[in-house]
Formats: sequence, C-alpha cells, structure tokens
Amino acid sequence: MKKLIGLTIVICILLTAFVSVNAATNTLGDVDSNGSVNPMDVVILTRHLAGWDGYEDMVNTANSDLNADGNIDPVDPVILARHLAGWQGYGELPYGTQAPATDDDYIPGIW
Ligand SMILES: [Ca+2]
Ligand SMILES: [Ca+2]
Repeated sequence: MKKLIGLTIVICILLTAFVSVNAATNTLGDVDSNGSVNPMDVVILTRHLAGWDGYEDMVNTANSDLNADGNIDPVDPVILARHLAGWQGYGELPYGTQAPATDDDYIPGIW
C-alpha cells in the first residue's frame, strides 16, 4: 500500500511539472518561460540579442518572435516593450498579424 501511495505521489509531481512547463512555454512574450510576461522579458531579450554573457540559454525562442516574421531581432523587444506599455496597435501578439479594428487603430508601417 505504501508503494502505491508513493507511486501516486511521484506521478502527481511529474504531471504537475509537465503542465507547468507547458503553460510557461506557450505564452508569446514570456521570453524566460517563467509564466509571466513583464518588463524583465524585454530586458532578457535585449541582453540576449546584445550578446551579454549568461543570456545565451535564457531565451525561449518560440516565445520571442513577437511579430511572427521567423526572426528574433531587435524589433522583437521593441514590440514587447510597446505591448507592455499599452501602446495603441500593440495589444495583440504577435504584432502585425491582426487587421486593425478601426482606422484609428492603424499605425502606418513603423517597421
Ligand atoms: Ca517571463
Ligand atoms: Ca521577429
């Protein structure tokens, strides 16, 4: 009976870890996969792009292409910063893939 309880606890821990990893890795803008999209993601992505030591492995590339152009470049942290700051037209990620809701939402090609 103790083995069954122990095995059940191990399975629950593994399932919890699996769900947590998946939840953290599927959020566009969550550059460091910590489950939150915040200004630290902009900092980490910027430092990664600038080649700072220690940032090589911190970036989840699937969450860092903020305009879905297939590249992670200096445009992406700018988009994320504007998204976090609530700039008009940057509410939905990936940026540039949704048609503007109204003419007032349209921002002519910044990039
Ligand atoms: Ca994050
Ligand atoms: Ca990009």
